[in-house]
Amino acid sequence: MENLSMACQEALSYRQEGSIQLIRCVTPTVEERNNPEYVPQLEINEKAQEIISQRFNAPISIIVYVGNMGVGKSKLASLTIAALEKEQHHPSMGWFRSGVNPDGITRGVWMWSEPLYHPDDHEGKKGSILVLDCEGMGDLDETTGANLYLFCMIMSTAFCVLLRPARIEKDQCERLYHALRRFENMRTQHVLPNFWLIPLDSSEFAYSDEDTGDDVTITKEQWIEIVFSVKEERNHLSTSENQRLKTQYEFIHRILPKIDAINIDHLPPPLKKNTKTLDLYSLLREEELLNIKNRDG
Ligand SMILES: Nc1nc2c(ncn2[C@@H]2O[C@H](COP(=O)(O)OP(=O)(O)OP(=O)(O)O)[C@@H](O)[C@H]2O)c(=O)[nH]1
Ligand SMILES: [Mg+2]
Repeated sequence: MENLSMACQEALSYRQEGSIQLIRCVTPTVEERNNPEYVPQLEINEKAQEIISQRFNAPISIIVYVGNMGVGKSKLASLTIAALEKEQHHPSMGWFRSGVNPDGITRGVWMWSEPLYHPDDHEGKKGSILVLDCEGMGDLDETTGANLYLFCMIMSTAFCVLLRPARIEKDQCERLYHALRRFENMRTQHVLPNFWLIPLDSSEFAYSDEDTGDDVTITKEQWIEIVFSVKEERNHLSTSENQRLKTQYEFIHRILPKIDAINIDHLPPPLKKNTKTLDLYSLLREEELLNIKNRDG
């Protein structure tokens, strides 16, 4: 009986908190940190693993949001949940924690503990969707960052890199390159995920014309080409650094099976608030209705 009530309490506490940490980056001891041979470790939360095996139905599609610190990964992960939920979101579930902190908010990798379903699952689409929210790159040492990227790449169906500003900077490029190289060296049977680039705060795909300084609208495909190319005359890198960057961009572009992009314009202010009980579910639907009304006059 006691066991049963404990199990109920546990189930209840999961229901009250929709997000749960899946991966923790193990903090190295001083001795380990000083050891050049030390490999940073990731630890999996068994409770989260159990939830996946108990609640989620195969095939599981995994959407992972990665990117630099503070770009809005957790907010977008929460919006994804709000968009895919079929019923009104229970306030006690909360959201992924998002907010402003110079040291970053999310630690390790968090997951949404309730399975989500494809918007058109009435068409007979089986399986469930799992959303993962990854720690921002910035504070992490290079190897831990690379480990997290590799883990997310192996796990995900859609690997989504949020970009603000709308370009792949040197550090981001290095991280992707090294994670993909290690993936290749592993010679696993895993398939690389669909790779999504998500430039934020941009209403369209554009680039700045060198002569006029005006933004010129371009196609998504042209934008992806530009993002993976090096403009030597416009940066301050040495010839060898430029060459290295070129090789890395080419490798990333070549090895990924499918690269796609979607731009996200500004977030409406009510959606930006960071409170646990924010009714994102209703706000999102109100915003959608407003957009449709504006569009249709
Ligand atoms: N202007 C703007 N602000 C946003 C957007 N998305 C999120 N924010 C706000 O930016 C802040 C950071 O958002 P988070 O979702 O916590 O960012 P994060 O990338 O998860 O941050 P870390 O976990 O610390 O790496 C929050 O105050 C959000 O409300 C956006 O698209 N545009
Ligand atoms: Mg976050």
